[in-house]
Amino acid sequence: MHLAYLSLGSNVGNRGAHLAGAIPALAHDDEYRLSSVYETEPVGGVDQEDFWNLVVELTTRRGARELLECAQRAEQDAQRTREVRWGPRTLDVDVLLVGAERLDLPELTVPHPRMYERSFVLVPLAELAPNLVSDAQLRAASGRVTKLGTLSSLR
Ligand code: GSY
Repeated sequence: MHLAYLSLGSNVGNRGAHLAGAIPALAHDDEYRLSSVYETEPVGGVDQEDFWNLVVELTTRRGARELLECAQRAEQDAQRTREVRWGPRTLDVDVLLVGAERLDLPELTVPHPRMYERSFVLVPLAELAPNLVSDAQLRAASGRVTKLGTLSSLR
């Protein structure tokens, strides 16, 4: 068993419902913990609504490729629309870290190559795993993030 971390984001429609709807399929039979939900400033050049973001920690035997397949299935189930790169989406699931696994494929790089630039990833990750994120990394990451509460309290 190892710990894996996935980042979830939504900025179209009922953001809480999209996040909550993805958790059972992502967790499968694994134990999991959720960070708080954060309202976050969109990263990317397109004018769009704020995101709701959270991070899920899985205690799992699954590897990065298997988690990517689950993530892609969860995105399809949320009837994701993404006409614009960096644009609005019902659900985005990024594989951040999978134990000590390192992977560099065209479709998947683990650890996620941009995770340390993004407050919307690092702040919820630090809440679940403070040992994985330093204060300096938190200060260096950018983007407004506002804690909203637990996912269950928001639904
Ligand atoms: O990379 C994930 C999708 N995404 C997000 C996001 O989840 N949150 C914020 N705040 N900005 C984003 N830009 C993109 S693309």
